[in-house]
Amino acid sequence: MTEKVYTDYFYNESAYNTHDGGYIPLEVPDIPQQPLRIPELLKPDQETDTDMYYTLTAQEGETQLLPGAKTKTWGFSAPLLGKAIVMKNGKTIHMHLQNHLPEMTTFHWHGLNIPGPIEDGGCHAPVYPDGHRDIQFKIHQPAATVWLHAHPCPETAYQVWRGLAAPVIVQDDVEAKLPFPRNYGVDDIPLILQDRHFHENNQWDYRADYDPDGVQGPTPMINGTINPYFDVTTQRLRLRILDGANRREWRLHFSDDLEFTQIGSDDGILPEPVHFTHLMTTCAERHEIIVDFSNYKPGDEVILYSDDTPLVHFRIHEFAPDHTQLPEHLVDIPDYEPDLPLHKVVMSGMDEYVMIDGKKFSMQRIDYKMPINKTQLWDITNTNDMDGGMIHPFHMHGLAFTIVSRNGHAPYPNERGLKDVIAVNPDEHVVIKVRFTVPGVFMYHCHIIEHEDGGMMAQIQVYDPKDPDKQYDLMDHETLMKAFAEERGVDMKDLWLGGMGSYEKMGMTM
Ligand SMILES: [Cu+2]
Repeated sequence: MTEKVYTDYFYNESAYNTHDGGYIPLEVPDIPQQPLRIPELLKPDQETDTDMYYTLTAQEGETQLLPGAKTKTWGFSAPLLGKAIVMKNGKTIHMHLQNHLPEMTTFHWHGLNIPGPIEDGGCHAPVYPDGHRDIQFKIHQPAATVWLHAHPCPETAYQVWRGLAAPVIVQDDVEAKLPFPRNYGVDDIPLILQDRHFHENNQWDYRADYDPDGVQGPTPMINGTINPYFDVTTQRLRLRILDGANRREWRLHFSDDLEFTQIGSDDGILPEPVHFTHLMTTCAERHEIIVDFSNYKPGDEVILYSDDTPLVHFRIHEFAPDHTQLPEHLVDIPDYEPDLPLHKVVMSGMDEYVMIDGKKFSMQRIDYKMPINKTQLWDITNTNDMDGGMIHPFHMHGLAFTIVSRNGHAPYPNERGLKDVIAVNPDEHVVIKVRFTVPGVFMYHCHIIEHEDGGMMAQIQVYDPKDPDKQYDLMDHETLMKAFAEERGVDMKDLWLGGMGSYEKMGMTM
């Protein structure tokens, strides 16, 4: 049987970010190629048959990104981005979270189905400078590439931009039996796609680059490397691609239109492998792919591009022949019949006018309530009401969902697995199947991070029917803002918030 190979990016071309007024084209600086940085694995403090213990530190650092001055960067137990954290399904994870940054931050586990709002690590779970927080949670989800990032609304965009984003690899027994490459750093690597603008002395200046529709920079940065190459020493290479950019979409393809196979999406392995030559990713999505270099010989180079810009140069070396065939069926995705009426969510606006259901985010407002272990269809609309609109990547904390339809049609071929981000085209409505298995208060929002900080975000309270009115101690904006003003030594009215412009712009008065 010949397999179907998709050559399409699927999304609406008219809504690609290249049509934005503020679009910044990518351009690789003229510097020698650098070895691709591979995030080191974070060593557990202790691991038993049932538990894993980690210490993780949000810290400042300096990174040699360009020739000349080092760039001041932030990271999780690393100068930039972070160490990769392995979590095993079924184990209880104990995290000692430390903040060595000059300002408050949070540790959000994007893609983990764990209780909120504290363990989940959104804006209600601050860790102050020189402070720490200890959390523990049990992993009960399939193998996937998820990630850790800062989430102190409305400073998420700024802090992620400074570097607070790290890969998290969830492992399980099902994935372990599949014939995938999994020798970390050799034939199994994360690929975190970001873009930055380098200013004087090789520094970043978030405020100078600020755009309420999402900050971009012209320089591609892959795993915190500018103009990277990777030495390929195996026939097959597994790439765990994460769009870690604040706003940028990546339209990925290889030289020679080399085919590749997607095996995983945001929260798990796909039910079947999907074969592509072109793949578009929007903010916060993950795509695990396997690239087969069998048609190349030592000395060859294969380039991964986004549009026309080279991102990574894969230098081919000697490798042993690998005849592994992927099975046609990879994993089963559990399905549930809906037992609650359809719920609608509307994303609207651009710039400072972004909203969900006609409202801007408020930290102490619960926008929706739903019980655990019940299934509900959510219909997510992007109203496309300004300037031709843009694609909004809709993200939910605390669960993985499945995609039912796009405008009544089948989802894209690589959307048949578990996801926590679904990019919605302008004028489109996407139906997803939502089922929470843990209680708590969780955020759902656009993952263009400046939109999220700008208020395109809402909160759900997921309750155990035994305790439907459980009260949560939800932090408020005022306390949060006061902390930022104090830490930065400025008056409240002079507080400039990355994601919101100025404090006054938020329409807040004290
Ligand atoms: Cu958006």
